[in-house]
Amino acid sequence: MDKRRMVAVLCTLALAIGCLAGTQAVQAKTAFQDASSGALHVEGTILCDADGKVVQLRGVSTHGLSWYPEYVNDKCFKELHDKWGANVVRLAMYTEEYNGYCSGDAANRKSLKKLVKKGVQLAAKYDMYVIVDWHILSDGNPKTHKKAAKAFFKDMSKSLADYDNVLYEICNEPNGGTTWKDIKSYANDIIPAIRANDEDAVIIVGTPTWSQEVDKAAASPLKYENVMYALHFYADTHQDSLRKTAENAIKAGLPIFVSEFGICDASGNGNVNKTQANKWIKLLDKYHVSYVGWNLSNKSESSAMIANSCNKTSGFKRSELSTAGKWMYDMLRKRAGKA
Ligand code: IDC
Repeated sequence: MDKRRMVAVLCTLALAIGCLAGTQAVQAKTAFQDASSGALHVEGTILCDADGKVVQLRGVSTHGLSWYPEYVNDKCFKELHDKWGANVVRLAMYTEEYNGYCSGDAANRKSLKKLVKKGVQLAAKYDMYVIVDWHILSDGNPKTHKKAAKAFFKDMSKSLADYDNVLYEICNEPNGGTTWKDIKSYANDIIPAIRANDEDAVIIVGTPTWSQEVDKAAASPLKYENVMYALHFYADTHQDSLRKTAENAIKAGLPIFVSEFGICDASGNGNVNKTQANKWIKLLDKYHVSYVGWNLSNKSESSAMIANSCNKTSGFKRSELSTAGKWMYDMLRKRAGKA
């Protein structure tokens, strides 16, 4: 190669590297929009801030608040934001399972509400969005506890009205033959109760069959603004066909929100499938869909992010995370421009 050609090649190379670095910086900046961006709203299929800038939420869900309340603490939330690069935390409050909001007594309800408020305050303190999740599961149909749900969301939206980092998830995973019609009628009752106190909070609505049938919602969406529809997946169980359903719903204009996913099988345990997990993340990033990983605990199950042998509730070293936890940590940090 003559000298002139060599110089030209080197210049092109330098330019390409410069551009690449520049693009990465811009991507990192737009990718990590934390709650300092203020209140969110839905535009088409996408979440935006007040300036119309795309905000993609990525973060983690607690395990059931009645089982693992200890992770809702100041140091842990700071670490999730500063070190993990999470811009959202989901507070999973079971309704029917062990000490659930509806299965437990009045003292339990009081302490759960207190814990949810603490979670919202800590999330706000560390610039994270936060999802208040009415975690129905074995109760199957959200109508089972509709009265309690309405009272809960009325009360919560009133006391949290000044926080613009809150999103409400009104029914985790309808199942057991619950139809989209059932869910719509429930949502049409609960949404106005929230809107009465907080007229524009983003509300996430579960979909039939453990929040998988977003196609049903796409065919007949709710009539409210700032509503998104839950799609949940567990990567070792749900693969191409559910990804297709998700993509079709997005193409049909449905704003979907992956408010819970795991990279193991649907039981929350079993094999960790990184190949399928990466396929999911690639698809969700392509459409700026937000996603929240299950779960922040050290339970002996593969979806738990903290190693079973680690009893800390903050200050986790990477080596103290489970296989799924390490994957989640690396994935979040990379997307937040921290790794
Ligand atoms: C699982 C927990 C497990 C707990 C069980 C209670 O991981 O420790 O004993 O709930 O029934 C969901 C649910 C979520 C499940 C999770 C894994 O939203 O509550 O958590 N999962 O089974 N949907 C699909 C999978």
